[in-house]
Amino acid sequence: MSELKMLSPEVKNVPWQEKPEGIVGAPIWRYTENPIIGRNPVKGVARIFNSAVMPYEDEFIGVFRGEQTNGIPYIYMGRSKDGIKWDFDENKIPFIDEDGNPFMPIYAYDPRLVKVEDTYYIIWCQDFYGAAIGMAKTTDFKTFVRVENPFLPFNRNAVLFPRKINGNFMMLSRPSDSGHTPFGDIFLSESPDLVYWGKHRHVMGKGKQWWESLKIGGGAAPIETTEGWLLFYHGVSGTCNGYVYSIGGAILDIDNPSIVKYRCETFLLTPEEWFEERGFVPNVTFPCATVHDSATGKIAIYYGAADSYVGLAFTKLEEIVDYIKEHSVLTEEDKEIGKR
Ligand code: BMA
Repeated sequence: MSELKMLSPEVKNVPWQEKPEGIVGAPIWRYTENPIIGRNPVKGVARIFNSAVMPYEDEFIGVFRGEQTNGIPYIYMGRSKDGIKWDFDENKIPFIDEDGNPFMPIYAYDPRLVKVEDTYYIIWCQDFYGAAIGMAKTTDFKTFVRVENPFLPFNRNAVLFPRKINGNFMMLSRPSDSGHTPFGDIFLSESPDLVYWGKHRHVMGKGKQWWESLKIGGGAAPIETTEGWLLFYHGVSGTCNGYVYSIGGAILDIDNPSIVKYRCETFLLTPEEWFEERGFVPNVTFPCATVHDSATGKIAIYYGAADSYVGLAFTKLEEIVDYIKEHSVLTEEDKEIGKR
């Protein structure tokens, strides 16, 4: 078998801490100084969580879900030299339409940030006659032009792939309802131009295991590896006391990502620390981004914690891929192309 590698750029300054001794079994370990973003981080914003970051000009840039003190979520930009300490803009991201006129969503949450070719795309959840996906593009993080809403309501957790596949943009999403959706599978759609989306395929259903038995949703933009697309996603279980959000992992086929090659039957990380168990919504770990270095295989995972904080966790490519493969259990649906 050929050597396992990431097929993505090197990021020499990837945030990193070695795995502490004494962690047995778990393939992901938390940053010891978590949470990296605490409460009231910006004027008028009570909490930042479920946010996405990426390397930019030798530093890091991010789009952050800021829960304003009026209770309405919006997206704020932040910059960081080390990916850990962040400076946030006090103003919301000023979205415009194709003609240059202000075009702000009513609310915006759970942003992802993905670079495809020379353009950065922000994908989020917003109101479009109910919960739906919003999308904007930028090349300089100064001008943010909204593109057509890709999908009909109701939908959440849209995650763009970092390159076109077979000539098309590819996006995961999780069709749902407009409330606290008690169901949901991950689907894949493609587009030649980011306007018209089609060839919809089913990727993965909610899991057989209890931790992901209620619903699942895409998390960080998939990482391209020689083994396939490495996807960190969230899985939800419904308890007598509310939902619990854990982080799961799967590897999707490189040319046809609606086919799941490996799917880990255990969670990779589940709420255990005080900042994951206690907050505005207890028991939530919600991955939205990774920063990863192809030279060393280091992966830093950014996740929202308890709808109140941002946490950072680490793993290495070989360790996580081995773990997912060792614990992989696939259903017939996972293995299928997802077309009916
Ligand atoms: C989901 C989304 C997430 C949130 C989670 C837990 O439905 O709204 O933004 O983190 O619920 O409250």
